[in-house]
Amino acid sequence: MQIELVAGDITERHVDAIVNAANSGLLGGAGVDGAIHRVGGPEVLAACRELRAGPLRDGLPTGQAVATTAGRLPARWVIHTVGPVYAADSDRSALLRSCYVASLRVADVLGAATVAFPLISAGVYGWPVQDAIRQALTALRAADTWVATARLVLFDDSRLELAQQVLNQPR
Ligand code: AR6
Repeated sequence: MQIELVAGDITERHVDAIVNAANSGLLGGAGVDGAIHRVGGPEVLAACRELRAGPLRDGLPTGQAVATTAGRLPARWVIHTVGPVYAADSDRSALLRSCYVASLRVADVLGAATVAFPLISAGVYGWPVQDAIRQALTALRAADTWVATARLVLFDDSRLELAQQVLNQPR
């Protein structure tokens, strides 16, 4: 899988699937989640409500992923995943990496070849940005998937530069 780093708004990415940094309730929120629901429109929310009424009655657990329509977004699907809230006194990084792996697994089932990821947990959920980048790239590089291109969308140029540095660091 090719990994691309880009800066900007994830809702403007023309890809097969856009990953949402959601919460377990799946009914919207701030950050990426707010933007995705705003641009995706009521179809995305309706699909999320359906999931909550059926298979995900108790919400989506942290580290897992599920797909819905992308509504009016320039993508076919939104893959919702729930990152862990950062905690300095416990290592939740496996759950964070799991978000990327689980999203790719869902993308494989959908047949999505291009997937755009936000920097999961690095906003409202407080994960330190550099480590969030490291976890994302570790998970994406190790993933066994049919997805051809994963595009990690950093919100601004300074985060993009940081991600480029991390990507180019010797492993
Ligand atoms: N495009 C790309 N990146 C963005 C965008 C955007 N439109 N908006 C924010 N970011 P966050 P989390 C960056 O908070 O930390 C929500 O309320 C942002 O700068 O969206 O996983 C949910 O409902 C940061 O680097 O997600 C949950 O309750 C990264 O995306 C909770 O927040 C992730 O920030 C999830 O928090």
